[in-house]
Amino acid sequence: MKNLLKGVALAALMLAPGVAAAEVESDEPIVIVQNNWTSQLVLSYVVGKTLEEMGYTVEYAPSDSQLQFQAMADNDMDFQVEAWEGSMKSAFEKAVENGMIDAGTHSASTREEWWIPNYVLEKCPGAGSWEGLNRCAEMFATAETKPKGRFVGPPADWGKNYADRVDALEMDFEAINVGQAATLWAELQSAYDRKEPIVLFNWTPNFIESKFEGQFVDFPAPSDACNEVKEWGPNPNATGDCGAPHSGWLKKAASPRLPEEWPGAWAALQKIDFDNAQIAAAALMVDVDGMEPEEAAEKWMEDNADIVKSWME
Ligand code: TMO
Repeated sequence: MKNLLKGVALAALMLAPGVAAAEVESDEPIVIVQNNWTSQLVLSYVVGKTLEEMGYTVEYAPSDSQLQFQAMADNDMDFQVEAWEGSMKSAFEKAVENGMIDAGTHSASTREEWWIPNYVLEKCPGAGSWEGLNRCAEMFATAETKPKGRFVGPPADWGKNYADRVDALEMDFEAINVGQAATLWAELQSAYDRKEPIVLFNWTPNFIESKFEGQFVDFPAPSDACNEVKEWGPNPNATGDCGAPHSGWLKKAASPRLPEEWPGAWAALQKIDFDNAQIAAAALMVDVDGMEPEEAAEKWMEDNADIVKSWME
């Protein structure tokens, strides 16, 4: 009944006079990119449903988080709502040189990094930094990695090669990548329930902060020099001996054809600006509450109806 009422409320919003603009510049579908982590899936539906309410035709296309940017530069896809500095900066900036549009920066501040539950600090008090963590590496060993510790790494297409960082910092860890995000959380939950040492890839904003107590592991702060100059950083013989930014940007990206073919949609998309809480809420509805991403998008739009309306004006 509650859901039915929400559906009615949403339908009313969609039919509200002055909101539904039937006349749009083109009925060609605007292709919205979808990636394989939860907040992006939910928020890309929020974007798509907003454009549909404005009268546009929308299509969703799944894409690799690195290759998507060149695809947008080539007008094969049109809009990405979540481009993360920590994992996508180089691919993003390269695509901008090739014509992709930087469609603006969200208010949200982001971080993508190795992460430990707080109980790990009881057995390894230094684990909040990479050097202290490394001294306890063996504690994180599994049958597969021993005597090295296991770092539970992200799916390969998220663009970070942590094996390279482990090499550059000469750490006693092995990066074992999961195939999908859900496996990261399953590994975390099972270690957490038994208070077993684990270090895994995580990011913020995410649902994790409302369900698990933990912290990111500090690595040497990133800089262009880290990736270009061997002498820079703790290892004078390697590049890549640094971590990801502590407060990274989160950007939107668009195809060059988007402003030209759908100027009304472009005006709306430029206004979209998410903060940390709004992104975490999108992930939580799926990863904690068990909703489908599309259903979560509808709920998100109800919860933030004024904001959605302001994009369309
Ligand atoms: C791109 N991600 C938020 C999964 O690190």
